[in-house]
Amino acid sequence: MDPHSQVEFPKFPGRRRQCCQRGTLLALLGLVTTAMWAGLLTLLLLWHWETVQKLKQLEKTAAQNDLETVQKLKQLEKTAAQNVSQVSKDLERHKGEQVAQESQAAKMSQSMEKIQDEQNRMKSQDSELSRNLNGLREDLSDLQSQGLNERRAALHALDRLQEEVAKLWIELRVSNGTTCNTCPDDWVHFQKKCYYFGEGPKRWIQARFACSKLHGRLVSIHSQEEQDFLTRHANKKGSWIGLRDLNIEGEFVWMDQNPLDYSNWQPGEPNNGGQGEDCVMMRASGHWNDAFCGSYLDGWVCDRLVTC
Ligand code: MMA
Ligand code: CA
Repeated sequence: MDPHSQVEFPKFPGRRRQCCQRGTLLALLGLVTTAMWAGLLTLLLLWHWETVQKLKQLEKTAAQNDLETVQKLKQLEKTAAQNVSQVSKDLERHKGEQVAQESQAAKMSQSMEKIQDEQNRMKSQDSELSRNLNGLREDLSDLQSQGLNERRAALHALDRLQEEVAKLWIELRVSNGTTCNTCPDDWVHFQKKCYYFGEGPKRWIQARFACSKLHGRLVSIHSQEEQDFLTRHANKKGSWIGLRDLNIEGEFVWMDQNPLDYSNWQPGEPNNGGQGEDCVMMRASGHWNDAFCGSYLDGWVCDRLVTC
């Protein structure tokens, strides 16, 4: 058998048969094409519809969003307006407060100025017053020292007068033939004076006071005879006598105001030793020594004129 005969296609039967087969194919092709177009169209329509739906949905959402946004914006606007009005109210209030504070501050600064003026006035018054006071103090101390000096001078004058009167009395009695040589009890008579030899510890000023209570004075010594008499009676522990340099250092003054016409200083005295020595004492030897006025001495000697 011929191998080619098995694969050989059957031959078209004729021209008519060829024509029908081609028509069927074309019809099929058309059908398929139509189906494809139809499917394609359907797909396109579906895609379009879906897109339209999506767009509608998007539009709706957007509209909703817009609405919400508008509402929110309105709300925000409202809140902002409220805030603005609140802020403007606060601002107004603050302005009012600021104005009140400013007026308060102005008042306070006026008050401060007044107080400062008052203070300055008081300061000037104060300094004037203190000047016046100082002037018055000076006047007072002048008056006091003047008064003291006058009083001291008057007392001295009185002492001298009394002394003079006593002497005159004695002279008068002597010229009349009356004896004037009497002394009170416990007093020792020597020449024209009586002497009291006091005992018991005293400072110089206490001794002076004790003599004045006895109507005498701390003794004044004016001659060697008088000194010898006193040395004989002198206290062995030392005695205060009526001599001192209180006002001017080295210028010694007797209690009877008479001049320093006689002296019996211990060699080396007066030396104004220690803390200062302005009061004079008589040692057992009868020699004089300037001593501290506050020292206590056991002896003190008073004198007074004899009585008639
Ligand atoms: C004492 C006192 C003085 C005096 C001296 C002398 C120590 O001081 O009595 O007044 O001058 O003695 O030595
Ligand atoms: Ca002395």
